[in-house]
Amino acid sequence: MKKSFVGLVAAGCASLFALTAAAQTVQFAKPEDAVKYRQGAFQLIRAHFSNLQPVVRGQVPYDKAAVAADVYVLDVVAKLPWAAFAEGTKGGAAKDNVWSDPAGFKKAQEAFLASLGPLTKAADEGDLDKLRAAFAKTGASCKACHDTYRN
Ligand code: ASC
Repeated sequence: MKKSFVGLVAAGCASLFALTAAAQTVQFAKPEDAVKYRQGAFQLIRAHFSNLQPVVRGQVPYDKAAVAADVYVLDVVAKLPWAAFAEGTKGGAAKDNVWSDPAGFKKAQEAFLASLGPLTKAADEGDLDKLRAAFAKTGASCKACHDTYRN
């Protein structure tokens, strides 16, 4: 059966909506569970972001499909840690200003998530120069947030 373009877009939007909703409503029995959840999510983010590093440095051949797969996973897992910084879950490597400066922390998250748009575009286009530039911006957003909100 041939799916219509509108149908595919609608399905894509629905699953993105479902993901965002799920990422916002995750529940934890104990504060330590929230810490573990967000640390697990950051571990996945780091693994898939780090996979791109030798590519943008020209240390391995550019494999478009492998890069696109990493960026796809990165874009999904990037949505996960934030709901796990709920009230009452101080700890891990998070500084207290995650909770005392929620607006700033939210802005830092948004800068990171926004940086993944150009990264995804570059990966889908198979454009290594664009990928390199987008990778640097995403890395800068990681670092900016860590400098302010992580011990
Ligand atoms: C990584 C990683 C980070 C960021 C940051 C970028 O690969 O683990 O925390 O990039 O170092 O500056």
